[in-house]
Amino acid sequence: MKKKIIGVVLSGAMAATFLAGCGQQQQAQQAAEQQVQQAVEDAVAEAVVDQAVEDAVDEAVAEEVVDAAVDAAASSDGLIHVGFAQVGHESDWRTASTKSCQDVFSEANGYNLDFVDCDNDSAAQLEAVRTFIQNDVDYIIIDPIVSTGWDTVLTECDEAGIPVIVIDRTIDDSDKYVSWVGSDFLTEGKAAGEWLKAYAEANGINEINALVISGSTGSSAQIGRSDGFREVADREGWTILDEQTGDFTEDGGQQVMESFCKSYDGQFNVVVCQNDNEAFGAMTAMDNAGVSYGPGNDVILISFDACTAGLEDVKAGKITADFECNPLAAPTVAGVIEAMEAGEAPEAEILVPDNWYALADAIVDFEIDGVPQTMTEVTDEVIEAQY
Ligand code: GZL
Repeated sequence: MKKKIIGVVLSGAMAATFLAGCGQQQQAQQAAEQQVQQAVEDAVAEAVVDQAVEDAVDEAVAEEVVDAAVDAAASSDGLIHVGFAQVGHESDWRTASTKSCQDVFSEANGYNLDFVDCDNDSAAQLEAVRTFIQNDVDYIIIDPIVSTGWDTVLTECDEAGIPVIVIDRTIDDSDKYVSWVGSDFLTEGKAAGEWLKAYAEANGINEINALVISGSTGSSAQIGRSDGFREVADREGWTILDEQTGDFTEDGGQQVMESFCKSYDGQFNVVVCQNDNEAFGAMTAMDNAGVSYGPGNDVILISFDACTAGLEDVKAGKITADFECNPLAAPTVAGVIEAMEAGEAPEAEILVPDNWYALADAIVDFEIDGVPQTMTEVTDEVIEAQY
């Protein structure tokens, strides 16, 4: 830049000298001086702009360097930083899911886990994800309380360059995540329906009048289980007397069942609870109302999750059949992260296997969409090995 200024001044001075030697002395002198002055002003102005640009570039570069240094410092602990926005602590299933994640994403395994229990509050869950973005974690894991309302915050994660892995429940209004690891809830619902059809036929039960205590409304687990069971019920001409949410909790299950016992006294022979904790509450309500349930009694009690306590109630002859939803997806999620750390593309969807449980007398052959199903007899060993 300096060379340019010097060049302009010299050429202007040479022009002034030349013009001063020829007639029109005064005017030429003034014209040349003005030209030189303007040229110098333009050059200085350009130099100022250039310097400002240079300074701005230097500052931006400095910021990038600082950011990179901060990033480096952040991961300089050598750990993979993972933010996990968990649904809450509403059930035995959730407890097992949380423990699985905390065991897998431990410092000993090379992770720094930022865990947030969102207490079944969707707003809190979105806030937790935004905090993970501010903390510039390396990966974000979400178990979405409900299936919708996600695209805005997932776009923010995408713009921040932070990969999102969805675990367990599904997100239905955005595809801005790298992988989903979980169970097939519609299949779980169909399994309960197809098993009930086969069990009723094997036991000479010709009429089904069912009550359903559903999970958290709008969660993919609730939607899939309700849709799957209802698909079989509609096909078989069963009556679903009522369906109300127990929000996947024991208290919720008890409150709904107390209401059902009053409203449908003597009218129902099947109760479907969309998780074991609701079944625990429903059993308390039926005990208090003098309703007998379990194999050989008035009511067939069906449950989902097949947590340890649920299988204990199967073994005790209280729950007739329990349809598992495997909560131990964390090792699979860790595999997704390790693949990405190695520069590999992760699988977009990874199903974790589920099993169907009952006592020997309630084990019957059934199919789901033409696929023969295997049931697991509940024994002390099976219970011991459960999550
Ligand atoms: C299902 C999971 C459900 C469980 C409930 O994958 O999201 O949420 O069935 C839990 O126990 O509350």
